[in-house]
Amino acid sequence: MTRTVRSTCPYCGTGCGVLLTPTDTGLDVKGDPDHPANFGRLCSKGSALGETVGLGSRLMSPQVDGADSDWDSALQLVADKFSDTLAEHGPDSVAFYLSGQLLTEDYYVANKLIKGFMGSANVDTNSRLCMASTVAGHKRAFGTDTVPQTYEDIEEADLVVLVGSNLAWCHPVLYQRLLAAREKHGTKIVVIDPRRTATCDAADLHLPLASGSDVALFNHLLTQLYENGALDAEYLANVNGFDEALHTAFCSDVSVTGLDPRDIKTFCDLFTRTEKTVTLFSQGVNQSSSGADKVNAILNCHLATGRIGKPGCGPLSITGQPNAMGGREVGGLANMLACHLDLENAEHRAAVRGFWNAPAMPEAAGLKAVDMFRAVGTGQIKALWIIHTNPAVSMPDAEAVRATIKGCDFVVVSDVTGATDTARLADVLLPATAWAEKDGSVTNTDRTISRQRAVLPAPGHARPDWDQLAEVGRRMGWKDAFDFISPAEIFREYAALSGIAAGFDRDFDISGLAELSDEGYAGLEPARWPISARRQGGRFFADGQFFHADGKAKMLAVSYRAPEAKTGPRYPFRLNTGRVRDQWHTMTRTALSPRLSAHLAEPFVEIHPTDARQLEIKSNDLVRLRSPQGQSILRARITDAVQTGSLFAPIHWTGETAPAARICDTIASVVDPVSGQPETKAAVVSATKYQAAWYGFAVSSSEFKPTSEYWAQARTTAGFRAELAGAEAPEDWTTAARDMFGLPDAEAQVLQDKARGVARIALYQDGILLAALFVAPQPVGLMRDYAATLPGTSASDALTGRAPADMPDPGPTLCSCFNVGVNTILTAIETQGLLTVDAIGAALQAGTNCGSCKPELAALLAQTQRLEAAE
Ligand SMILES: Nc1nc2c(c(=O)[nH]1)N[C@H]1C(S)=C(S)[C@@H](COP(=O)(O)OP(=O)(O)OC[C@H]3O[C@@H](n4cnc5c(=O)[nH]c(N)nc54)[C@H](O)[C@@H]3O)O[C@H]1N2
Ligand SMILES: Nc1nc2c(c(=O)[nH]1)N[C@H]1C(S)=C(S)[C@@H](COP(=O)(O)OP(=O)(O)OC[C@H]3O[C@@H](n4cnc5c(=O)[nH]c(N)nc54)[C@H](O)[C@@H]3O)O[C@H]1N2
Ligand code: SF4
Ligand SMILES: [Mo]
Repeated sequence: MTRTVRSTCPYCGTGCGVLLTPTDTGLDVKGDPDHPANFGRLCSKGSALGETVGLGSRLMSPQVDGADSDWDSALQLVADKFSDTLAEHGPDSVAFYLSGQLLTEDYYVANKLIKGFMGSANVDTNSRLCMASTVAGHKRAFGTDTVPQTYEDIEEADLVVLVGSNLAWCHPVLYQRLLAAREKHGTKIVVIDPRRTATCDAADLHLPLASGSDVALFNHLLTQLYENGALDAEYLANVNGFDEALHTAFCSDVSVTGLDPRDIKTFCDLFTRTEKTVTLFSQGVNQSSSGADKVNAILNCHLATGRIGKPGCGPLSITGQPNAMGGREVGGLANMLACHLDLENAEHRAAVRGFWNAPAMPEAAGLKAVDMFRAVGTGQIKALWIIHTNPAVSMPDAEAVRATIKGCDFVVVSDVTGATDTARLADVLLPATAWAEKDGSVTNTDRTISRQRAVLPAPGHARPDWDQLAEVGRRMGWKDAFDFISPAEIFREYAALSGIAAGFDRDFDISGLAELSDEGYAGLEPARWPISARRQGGRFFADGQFFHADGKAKMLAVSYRAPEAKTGPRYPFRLNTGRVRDQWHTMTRTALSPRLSAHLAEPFVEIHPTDARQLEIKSNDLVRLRSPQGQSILRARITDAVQTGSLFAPIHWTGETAPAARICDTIASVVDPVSGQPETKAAVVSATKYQAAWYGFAVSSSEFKPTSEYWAQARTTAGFRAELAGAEAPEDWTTAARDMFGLPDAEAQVLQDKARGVARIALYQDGILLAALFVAPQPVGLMRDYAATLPGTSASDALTGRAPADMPDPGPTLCSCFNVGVNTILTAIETQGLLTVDAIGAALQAGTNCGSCKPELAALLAQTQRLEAAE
């Protein structure tokens, strides 16, 4: 009998509903037509979830010092170490580092344990790297961290301004909702991003502003709104700080944006005359040393015009992780308590302490992520528990963070796999159940709480994160406080606490769910908070009621500050970092899917053609980036999508997939002084061609570990593929290939020209190709996507690296749902005279399932049309 379970996608903050049905081979995943976030849609990552539930890479039992252990010993060790450290060195000597991907229930137990019982505020989360600037900006403007808008507003708006958001790749389903609305009523779209992204393909206007100059642009907008009579005087009666903010805005110089004054005017005119405007913002705003000010510069424009909390009208911060919002609600950050209460407010503290019956409660905020890892480095923090995040790769100055974690007295890591840069540094490794195996709830960008529901059995000895935490709490002596037996019970306690918070006039109130039965929790439908007797869902602030003591909002006087690190002769380039369409963060899940890995199989750096020419870097060369912190080696992609003097590199590759390409190794741990969020979009680096003595491309039916200075590995339908390069060639390529693939006895076919530095080695067993290595003194030219299909077949001519004439090379995958390559699409455009994205879909299916590749299909069409026009 098949059983379909309604759950939530574990990736981005869009929070799409999924229908999960276990099959003989794994898991069937479909969009939930009834979920209000996606109404059945899924993006490429959501559609490929079924490919990521295999158990090959899973951690199955606890490990202590690298050896398999059992739960009893491992958890007793954790409890003892934390107890001893607390007794000996006090509450400041312990810390938790958590994640916006934890479920609300996991998060609640973690916070209760460390803040209420261990008495330490040293708990921070990767949300510090993600949403902290928005939290700070919201609190300064509204008196609380409230997202006023809903998803429907994106559809109802007449103008959508995307600031530092690559929505097409990072929140593809919201992007599709936006495009569908535009189809209906012609929504105007403006993208504000130094880089031309896939999101720009649909934009009416792209403003490629100078990195970090958003405050100057929005200050100028405020002056234009004022001068053109767009302010709402009545609404401004509910807002403090207007005069100072406007005065400061008039002192601001918009020319630092480097934008064409005509484009600035077009933008300001459009914003001024369009009442129904949504400003949607993300990491281009947050990840900045002036992130909180950027947020307030945006909020100022909405407050001054009274365009907030109304249908199609308001500021909308898009959350990144599936439960980034839930983590904010539950008080995951070092300066917060649960339910939007403040740790540093004595009354709030006393209320939570009373509710928890807590023995110890810190009075001051704890250390924020960057400072926390510094305190680990100085030896102040001696016991650290890292849950559901991979800071050894994702923190700025990551190489230093790795050294710090390694040097810490006692490190516990809870993860679903032991194969991460962080897990490899743990003293105790605890196996967690993964998203499809556990129950709980998450809150998405628009305050909708959805259930995540288990559909697969827990593999091996894996246990849910909340359960690991509660058991440690009990073993540390707090039996009653942590006697939770189910997520439902935790959720009820949390909902009850929110009722107490509401008594302090806080916005977050889900006390309507405090009496939820187990059955009610099991069947809980997606619902937007607040959920209480007083208030249900809806938008905030249209009524001019805010959460500062006087009930008013506050406009902040904010001035432009350039990014902290300055370019100069030594480090002439500004390095911007971000995401690609088909990978999720440090790739522990998405890299398990061959079709997601086919979109962009290698780490890269985007570099402008003028800079490339000057540096004598050609397409496909490797580039070495150096910063004061460290270095990375990446493949050059020469494109005018980035500006001269700017580079862009993705964040995803790790010690497991491409050790030399860990981009956070080059990023300084400079933070916003208000939010503590690191400036991960504006590092400074030098760029030089990496002088490789040899380049290689390898395919294999099983995983292999290259040892060359540069390598990048990706999964394929036939096994694995890797790009390689090194500064020194080995003596004998056949031996090197046998060693690398771990195939000492395979039959070898060898084609070698020592003088030219060319070698091709294919390793067979019983006529089946197991692995092949192609080496050349320059980037290897061959049909990679074809060669990657050969392992496991009896192909006897693998060494040609060339597809037979009747089997054209499809090129890199563009549509991952139907596995359609770029070459296939280009050929069809040319031979069939295709003119639209829909026509490509009709001819090849590309873009007709999840639609995530539609922006790239449009770009290919535009590119071919440009070429034709030039002919
Ligand atoms: N495919 C995919 N989707 C994801 C994720 C993923 O890993 N993969 N992660 C999720 C998470 S946790 C997050 S936080 C979100 C992030 O979602 P986004 O914020 O949309 O993604 P990023 O690529 O980090 O950055 C967005 C853009 O900011 C621009 N930018 C850089 N500097 C500036 C600046 O000074 N001003 C302005 N205006 N723009 C600037 C960059 O060029 C980039 O295009 O994505 C979520 N969705
Ligand atoms: N340079 C630069 N750096 C950045 C960013 C950037 O744009 N530029 N973006 C920042 C942002 S916005 C973010 S959100 C971070 C993301 O960075 P991280 O949070 O470090 O990245 P993830 O790969 O999402 O890490 C999640 C980990 O949890 C594990 N895991 C999966 N499921 C479970 C589970 O159910 N339980 C447990 N215990 N573990 C599980 C995964 O295997 C993985 O190791 O990176 C930040 N770093
Ligand atoms: S947009 Fe994609 S990644 Fe984000 S929640 Fe929806 S399906 Fe998942
Ligand atoms: Mo994020």
